[in-house]
Amino acid sequence: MADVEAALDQAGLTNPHVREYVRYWADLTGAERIEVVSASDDARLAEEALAAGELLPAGEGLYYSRSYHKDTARSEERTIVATSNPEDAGSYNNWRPSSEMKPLLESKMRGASAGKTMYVVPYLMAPPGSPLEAFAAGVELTDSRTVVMHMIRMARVGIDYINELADPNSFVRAVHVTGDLENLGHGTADDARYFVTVADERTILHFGSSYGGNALLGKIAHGLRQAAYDGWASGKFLSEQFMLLGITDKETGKKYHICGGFPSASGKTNLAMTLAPDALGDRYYVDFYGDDIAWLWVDENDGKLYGMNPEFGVFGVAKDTNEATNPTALDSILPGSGAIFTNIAYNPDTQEVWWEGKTKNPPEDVTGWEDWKGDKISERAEGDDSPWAHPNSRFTTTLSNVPNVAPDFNSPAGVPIDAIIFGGRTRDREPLIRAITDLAEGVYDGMTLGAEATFAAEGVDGQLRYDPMSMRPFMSYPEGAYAAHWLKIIGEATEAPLFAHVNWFQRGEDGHFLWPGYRDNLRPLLWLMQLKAGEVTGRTTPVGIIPTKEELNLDGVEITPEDLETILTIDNARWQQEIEHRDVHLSAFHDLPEEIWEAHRRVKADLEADA
Ligand code: OXD
Ligand code: MN
Repeated sequence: MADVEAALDQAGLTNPHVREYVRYWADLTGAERIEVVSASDDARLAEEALAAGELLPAGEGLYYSRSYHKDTARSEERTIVATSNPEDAGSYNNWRPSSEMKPLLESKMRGASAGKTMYVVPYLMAPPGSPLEAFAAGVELTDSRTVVMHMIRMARVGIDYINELADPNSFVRAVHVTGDLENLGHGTADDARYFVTVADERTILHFGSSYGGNALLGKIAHGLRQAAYDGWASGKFLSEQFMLLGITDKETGKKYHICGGFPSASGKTNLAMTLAPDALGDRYYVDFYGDDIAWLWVDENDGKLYGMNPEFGVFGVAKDTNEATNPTALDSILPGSGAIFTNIAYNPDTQEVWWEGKTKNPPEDVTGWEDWKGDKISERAEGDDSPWAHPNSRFTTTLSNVPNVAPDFNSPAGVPIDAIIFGGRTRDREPLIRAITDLAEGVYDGMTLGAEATFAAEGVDGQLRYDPMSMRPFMSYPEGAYAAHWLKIIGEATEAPLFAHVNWFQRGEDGHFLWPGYRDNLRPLLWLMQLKAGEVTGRTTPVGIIPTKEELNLDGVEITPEDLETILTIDNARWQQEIEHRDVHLSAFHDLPEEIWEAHRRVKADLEADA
């Protein structure tokens, strides 16, 4: 049994509430050793992980890891929000009573870390000194060393963050126990995995994974689910799965900040890390703040809406990351960056890594190459063309490795938010950009965000898989209350942000993309900022203001006049069809604020009048 007191004393961990929490879980999980971790332990942990074979070398200061082959993604159906109040049940949060979930999770975790080290990882999901710091402190307990190394990249990790809390009992208790991965009944009726956020107790209990958001509890479980609940319960802030970037106009010196949500596979990380297109590079500069989470609040003094990225790193999807799609991501995982790759293809002879889309074709000489499961490519059966890397394979790197990270990314003040954008991958109907000036209509647009469901469903009636605010997997309280909380927080801002909906993915009948995408996606955002500044007026449509052809800066863009016309046009009939789907979608949410229904009816009536 671990000598908890000695380990905590030796680390100088003095917060009595944290000590009690560690004692309780060390006893329950049966861990053999306790180790308190700080970011400065990273090099030693890496050496140990390499020696133990948990990580493999992938070049100088780069690491490679594989997860259990059935443990490669978030598992929404095993993810639960538990509280003591049944009224907290929403459509998406898989609500269960905490009185049922806590004993269940304790029974799964009891003795499950026997023989292992329990790492104590004190962390902060905010720049130190942030007005939201009180919601940002946590202590993850985990029995996985690679999870610790991921936490060091994705959160600010160190003992001072919890020894010096204003309220020493106010920290998220985040317990991660890996479990016996090969015997958890993945996907069967006896599935033993549970990923539970006991939101009204600020306690996270995750059992049965060592992968990503299931295991790095600062990120999604705390940074999104718990924080969204805290923001609502305190009435103080929003926590959203949003990217955040800054655009500086070097000619005028003005700087704008835009945040926004995109359902998965809709280009959020690429946009977050984008650079200005070459033709506009002399005038505009893009700063990267974050690719996955933003916390938003209104400053009590100046009444403005502010935002910040609570994370410290990027846990990016590797697939299709290359010089054209995301050069800054590639620069952030260079030798010496400390990046960790997970579930991509690996060559132990040369320590190289590869993923689909890194280069057009896989390495020609397959000698030494192994796929994400560790199987030799050279021994594949004839005709086996399964991907070398898992489609959800990842790179993990700290924000400061990203070449265009904003100089003030760590500023406690956050940045003023000029616009909030939503964008789901849709092959028709959604124009390149439509701006929304009305708050309720903006929130309505977020609540009806969606993307083409699956390849199979694509084009079938154009129906979307709705993903409100891109928060569907992270909703921790009911959607009606969620929309009301949005109206409240943003409504308190003295200067309302503009809303906009963007779509880079419209296609022609032959399937070609109508808009070039990638770095050119900055152009509609520049128009949006001009609209905000009153420099352009756009064209008003029933679903928002869209740019005229003349207003959009198209210097250096190759696009046919027909394609441009299509992406700047509203397809009224398709929109009216979409409105019918929205009726059904929104009706599932109880207590949706009347303002949202009014916005819905207004858009519907305007479309009918415009037909
Ligand atoms: C996610 C992630 O699962 O960001 O959304 O990892
Ligand atoms: Mn995400």
